[in-house]
Amino acid sequence: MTVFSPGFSGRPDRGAGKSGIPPGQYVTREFPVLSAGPTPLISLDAWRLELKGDRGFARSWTWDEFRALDAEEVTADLHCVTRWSKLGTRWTGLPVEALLAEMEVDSEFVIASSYGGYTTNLPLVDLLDGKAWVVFEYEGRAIEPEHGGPARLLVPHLYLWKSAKWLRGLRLQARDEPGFWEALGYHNYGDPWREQRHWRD
Ligand SMILES: Nc1nc2c(c(=O)[nH]1)N[C@H]1C(S)=C(S)[C@@H](COP(=O)(O)O)O[C@H]1N2
Ligand SMILES: [Mo]
Repeated sequence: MTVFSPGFSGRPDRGAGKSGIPPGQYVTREFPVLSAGPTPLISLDAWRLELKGDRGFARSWTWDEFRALDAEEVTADLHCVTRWSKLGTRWTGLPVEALLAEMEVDSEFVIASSYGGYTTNLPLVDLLDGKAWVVFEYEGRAIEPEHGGPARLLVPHLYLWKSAKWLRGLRLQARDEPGFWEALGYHNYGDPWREQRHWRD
């Protein structure tokens, strides 16, 4: 069992993994929009971020509560499985581990779920230690709805489909379970450096 304490995070060299261009990717300066459905419009009054943990542990934040937490700036390279990469994007958000403060954790897997119904699965360790954020600003401004605003997950060391837009909740669970694209044949883990695009890669 791990208990997350405030101050758990804070490596000085928080960055977003390897630099360079993963195999099979090309660099674009555009910021394409890739959404499996329509863009949900979420009012900040109604917005909640919900965390479901082990042993019935649950927490939720209103927008004001979430924005009152200590955010940090992140510069990250984005790699989409459709082969575009966008380098040096700047975001503001909270490290996921900050949201887990005081929570007792036995589970190894997480399902991220979005307003609109999208889901994606990740190992919990891939969300910790300066590897993942819940971001609410892109290049110094509120994230455009098409790109996942009010808030999206940012997990830049994995293909971008793991970075759930319009994030609504994170659920910890003992067993892994494929999310939306993973169930349709995308790789369960999605490491761009190993070209884990599809389930047989
Ligand atoms: N909720 C939700 N999140 C999502 C998606 C989606 O369809 N719905 N698409 C994923 C995919 S496949 C990619 S490549 C990125 C695209 O992010 P962008 O539209 O900001 O470029 O979002 C990911 N997150
Ligand atoms: Mo994608």
